[in-house]
Amino acid sequence: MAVLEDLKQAIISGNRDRATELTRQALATPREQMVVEQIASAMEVVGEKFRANEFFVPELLIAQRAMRESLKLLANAEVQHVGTVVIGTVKGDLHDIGKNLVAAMLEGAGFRVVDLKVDVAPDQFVKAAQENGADIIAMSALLTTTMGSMRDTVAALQRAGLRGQVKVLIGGAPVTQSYADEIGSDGYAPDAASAVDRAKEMVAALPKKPAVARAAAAAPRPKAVSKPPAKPKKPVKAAKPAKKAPAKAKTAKKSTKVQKRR
Ligand code: B12
Repeated sequence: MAVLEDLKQAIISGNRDRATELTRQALATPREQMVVEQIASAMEVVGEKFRANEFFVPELLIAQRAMRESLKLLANAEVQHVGTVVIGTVKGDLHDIGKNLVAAMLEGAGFRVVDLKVDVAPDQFVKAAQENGADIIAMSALLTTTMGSMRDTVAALQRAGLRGQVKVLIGGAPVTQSYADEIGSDGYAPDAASAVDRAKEMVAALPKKPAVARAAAAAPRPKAVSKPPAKPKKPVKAAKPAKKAPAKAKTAKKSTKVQKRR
């Protein structure tokens, strides 16, 4: 389909206006899923070019911006609500380009995404999962030194009694499937497109929610929720949810503030 192929090229080259126009055209007929797949495929090409040193960070960001404009239109279209994902880059890590790609693709695929942004401590993930009835916690790490926080978050979820209800998905350049297995994560994905596939599989594997929870999840709500820009924080001990300092409670409350991510 010419429109979809043109859309892919517009995203790869970061042509935001053309991508927006072509998404509008593509959405004139009911085929959101094809548009999502095309956007995913465009971002895969962008990722490959980045790895091959044909694209650098600016090209990546420009393509990401074009992708977001397209996804905004999809967000306004009637995309089926698939599940809720709480996503963030782990404690000590400020890299968010890949995490943002994953978040945007999940959102485009119909997930409600709660983006905790960067430098997210284990207890923040746990709290956000509880407050938002998350199906999945998705963590990103780009530094080998911060990967350990993924393990701490899995442990914190276990202590909070959430492991049966919330799946864990991890990713980021230094992360591997064997690391996911080692720390007890339910899954790993190497890129944004496969993250969407893994997330869908995870939601399908979760026990069915009671009717009341299903109705609440299906109710109209903002597409994306994010916390305000990160402030310097004291290191947080994930293991002690019972000893919440007032400052932490304040941060957690803020994290539920509803605002457009884009
Ligand atoms: C851009 C960048 C930065 C920017 C980050 C800007 C930003 N807003 O993100 C800045 C300049 C701030 C930065 C800082 C640092 N950086 Co830096 N950075 C990079 C760089 C060049 C690109 C990373 C990137 O965005 N890649 C593109 C995205 C699209 O790829 P990605 O993140 O891998 O994401 C994809 C997948 O991994 C996956 N994915 C990602 N997240 C998730 C999450 C889930 C749930 C799933 C399923 C999948 C998934 O899907 C994504 C899309 O396909 C890399 C080198 C490189 N070439 O990769 C170094 C790199 C990651 N940085 C590095 C370092 C050391 C640092 C600093 C410590 C440098 C310093 N001395 O200050 C600081 C650390 C700051 C901190 N505390 O986090 C090292 C890490 C080494 C290591 N193995 O630990 C690298 C590898 C550079 C190097 N070769 O040494 N960095």
